[in-house]
Amino acid sequence: MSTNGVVFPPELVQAMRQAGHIVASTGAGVSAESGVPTFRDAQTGFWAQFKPEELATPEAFAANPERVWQWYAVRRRRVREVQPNPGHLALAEMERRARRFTLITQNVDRLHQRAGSRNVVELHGCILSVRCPRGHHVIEDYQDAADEAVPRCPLCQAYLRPAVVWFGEELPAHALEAADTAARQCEVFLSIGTSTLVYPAAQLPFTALECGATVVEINPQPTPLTDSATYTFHGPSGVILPQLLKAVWGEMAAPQNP
Ligand code: BJW
Repeated sequence: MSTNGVVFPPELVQAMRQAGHIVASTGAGVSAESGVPTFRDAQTGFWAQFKPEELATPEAFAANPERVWQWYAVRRRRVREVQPNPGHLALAEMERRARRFTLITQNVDRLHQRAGSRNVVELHGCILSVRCPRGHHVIEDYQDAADEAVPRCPLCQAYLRPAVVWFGEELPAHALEAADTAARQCEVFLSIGTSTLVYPAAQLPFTALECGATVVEINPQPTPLTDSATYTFHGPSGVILPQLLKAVWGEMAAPQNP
């Protein structure tokens, strides 16, 4: 089945229409068309000298809290400036059209929620919140002040940190369990805009395959999932997802105010 360019196999369209449970699992690529750089994109300006993998660790924060804090402050500002794109909106509409829909995301930008998605499992936390590393204090929607020093916990004086999951840290148990259960139960699993390199999120599409789901990858580049996926669509999710939505359920409703 074709919608302005992309050809969707009728078996896929049928599988999505009939599915009792569809899972979409998203990564940084879904937000690329909103203007949020993907995690492994080359960094620009001052930050080009650091690999993201060297900043997103507890060790990096312990060694240089000011540097890591500033990197997150720049990214928080960017996330607040951008808007959800047609890929985010199509996923929110799929949730409204499907019998049951679970959106699992590795993204920390909250753009899915701003697009109207409701059943969102956040595996890697949220960049807009900060917390005491010892659990004393959380600020849900942290507003950065210009050139600010790293703020401290009002109770224990520890440096506050972004409420995200760094390399070497455990994912929130409730989120990981919800994601794993959804991957085991769904009939269709969409893996969208992720390099499928970072575990345990990278395991989810393989779990879905083992449990018999149709697994669909949407990504301009090949990933370790590509050869195993039932269907692969090479292209930007902001282009492909609205077309997939239309092929399965018809025209998209007008965007709703989140
Ligand atoms: C587009 C597009 C467009 C572009 N449309 N697509 C098993 C094997 C090997 C290693 C491990 C393992 N288990 C655990 C590990 C270690 C580690 C890991 O996975 N390392 C690998 C790198 C090898 N995992 C961990 O450490 C995890 N913790 C853990 O497992 O704990 C266990 C434990 C148990 C008991 C005690 C203690 C620990 C934690 C992982 C946390 C990851 N956190 C980050 C940072 C979040 C905060 C922040 O943003 O700063 O999460 S890392 C970073 O990677 C971020 C992302 O969510 C994540 C995934 O990246 P993603 O989304 O795939 O982005 P990119 O940039 O990689 O790819 C973008 C893709 O988009 C590309 O494919 C493009 O082609 C595509 N694209 N334009 C569609 N328009």
